[in-house]
Amino acid sequence: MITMDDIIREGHPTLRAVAKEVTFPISDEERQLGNEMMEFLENSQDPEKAEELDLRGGVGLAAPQVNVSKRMTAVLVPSDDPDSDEPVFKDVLYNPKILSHSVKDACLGEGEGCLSVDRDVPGYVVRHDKITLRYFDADGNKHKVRLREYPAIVVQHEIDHLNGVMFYDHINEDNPFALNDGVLVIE
Ligand code: 3LI
Ligand code: NI
Repeated sequence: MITMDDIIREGHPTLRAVAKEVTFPISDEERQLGNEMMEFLENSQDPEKAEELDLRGGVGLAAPQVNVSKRMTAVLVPSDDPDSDEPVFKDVLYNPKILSHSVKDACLGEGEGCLSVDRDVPGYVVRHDKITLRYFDADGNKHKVRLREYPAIVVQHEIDHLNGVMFYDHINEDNPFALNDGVLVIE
């Protein structure tokens, strides 16, 4: 089981490396790692389990964060309807790629957090508002999905990890809350 002790923190070189693509069929280890990354997100979003295991909440976790430099990431965006158990987006993505994106940009109004960063870094992280994402699941099936707003931001944060990019690389150093016109602020 993955816990916070397995997550490497900023300063570790793996977080700055470009991760390698996986080849299909994936190995048993790669399948198991994907399942364990998803289990981490589920546990982290369950208040009792998160407390018991001392987990910070996450909606995405990328393999480099557990020191595996491979292009795989788990994403679990829960429903915004408290009466629904159906996630907005849930899958383990292998070799994810953004095929196209909107001209319009968006950012989280509260800024971004990262399980590999043990400090608050204030500022807007401006990303694409909408993306067309291609990825493969653990069985090698190809998926092409259009995501917008929060799930699109999450996937971009995770793909950044596969490219050695941290969220704060995108924050304007001089004015962390500077925003161009037309950027959607997601509250
Ligand atoms: C610095 N500001 C914040 O972190 C913040 C504060 C308030 C509200 C939001 C939306 C903030 N930003 C934020 N970014 C990310 N994830 C989250 N928040 N959360 C909010 C709490 N969540 C988990 C995700 C949560 C907590 C308990 C139970 C259930 C849930 Cl859903 N990021 C930035 S985009 C990716 C996402 C994330 O998952 N980060 C973790 C990571 O390291 N991924 O690689
Ligand atoms: Ni992160």
